[in-house]
Amino acid sequence: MEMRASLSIDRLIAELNALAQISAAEPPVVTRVVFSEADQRARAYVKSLCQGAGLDIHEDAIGNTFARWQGTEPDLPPIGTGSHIDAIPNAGMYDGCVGVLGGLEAIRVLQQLGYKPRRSIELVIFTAEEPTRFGIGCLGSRMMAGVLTPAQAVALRDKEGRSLKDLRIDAGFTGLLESVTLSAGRFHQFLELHIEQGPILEQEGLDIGLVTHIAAPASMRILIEGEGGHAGGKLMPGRKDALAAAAELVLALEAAAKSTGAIDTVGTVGVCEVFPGAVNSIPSRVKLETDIRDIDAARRDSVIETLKAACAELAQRRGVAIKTEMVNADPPATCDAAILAAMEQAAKDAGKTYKKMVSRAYHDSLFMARIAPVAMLFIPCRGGVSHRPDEYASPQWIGSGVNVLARTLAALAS
Ligand code: HGY
Ligand code: MN
Ligand code: MN
Repeated sequence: MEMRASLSIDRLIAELNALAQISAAEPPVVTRVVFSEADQRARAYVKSLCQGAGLDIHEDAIGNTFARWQGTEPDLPPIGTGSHIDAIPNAGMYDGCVGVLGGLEAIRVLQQLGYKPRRSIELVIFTAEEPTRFGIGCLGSRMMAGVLTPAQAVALRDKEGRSLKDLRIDAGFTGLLESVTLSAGRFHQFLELHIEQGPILEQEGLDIGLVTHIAAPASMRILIEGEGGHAGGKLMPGRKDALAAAAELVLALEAAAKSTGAIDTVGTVGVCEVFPGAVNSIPSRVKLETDIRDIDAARRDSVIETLKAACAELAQRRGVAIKTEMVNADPPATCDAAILAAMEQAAKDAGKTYKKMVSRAYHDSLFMARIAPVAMLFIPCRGGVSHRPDEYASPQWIGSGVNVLARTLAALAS
């Protein structure tokens, strides 16, 4: 298949740059939180590009967007590809977007080559892959997979106390949330193109990563109640400083993640909210949000148990109250051998170098794996940097990913 001629990398890079301008922050910083004004504008832009490619567009009750290239046998379950366009605050322009706009470009390449899919090919733009607004990642794909129920979803609120229930309606997504759940078999197979968000491919000078496993993410919320008071008048012996207790927990999590001896165990505290947050007032309440992952779920869970034990010991020693709440603890995903074989053949046909690897970041494919066979294609990103404005993937890397994705889609949809 003569891919090179049809792949318009310039058009794709221009579209990625145009999408990156749609941000709640000053470009090149990308901030695009779900159901925000920037998210709405970005959705409209991507939908216009999909319409330009003649795709049929459908949005579900939570905003997951499906852009379908009808196959010659439209009743067959389609081949899905796609990712997300929402972005955490102070992010870059490639995370998720490469899989959405690269997936669209792969479809356009096949259209221009005159390829006719037997199975329809459906580009999916998932709602809220990032946990920023509601504290839980992969909101849209979780609901599609039935992992998050409508009742659980409508109970979610953002930091300002606004409910997902109201926000999705204000964003124009109506309809029954029950209709978001997809049956197994709705997709024949699903594959996602994404930047690696790690350093390996670039360090080893490789074009493509064939993802065999997606790490198991967990998030635990920790609420610490101490005693506030005057930072000057209250003497040290009687203090119950909630932030000092939290500081011990931050280090306990780091030590627990390192203690498994496995390089795949990771942990951090990404959110720390201090109340009342006045310089001369002893912190009386702290909320921590922790992110703990591993490709081995049992090993990850052992870190969670160690952290819970540290909470109990600390509460007793410091005389503070500590409550823990699991936000999510998801199993890892194993990618499908048949899709991986098709990807590997496509990489060979395209003359690309590749290796099999795990994904340490989670992705919507982690939840699509509950309802369909999935696999992921990684491309390098400079220095492995992601979730930062200096995140970067070269046109050559992106072109290689789209080339291999297009070939794989053609093989799977035939
Ligand atoms: O956090 C993650 O792994 C993903 O980038 N949301
Ligand atoms: Mn991300
Ligand atoms: Mn992502």
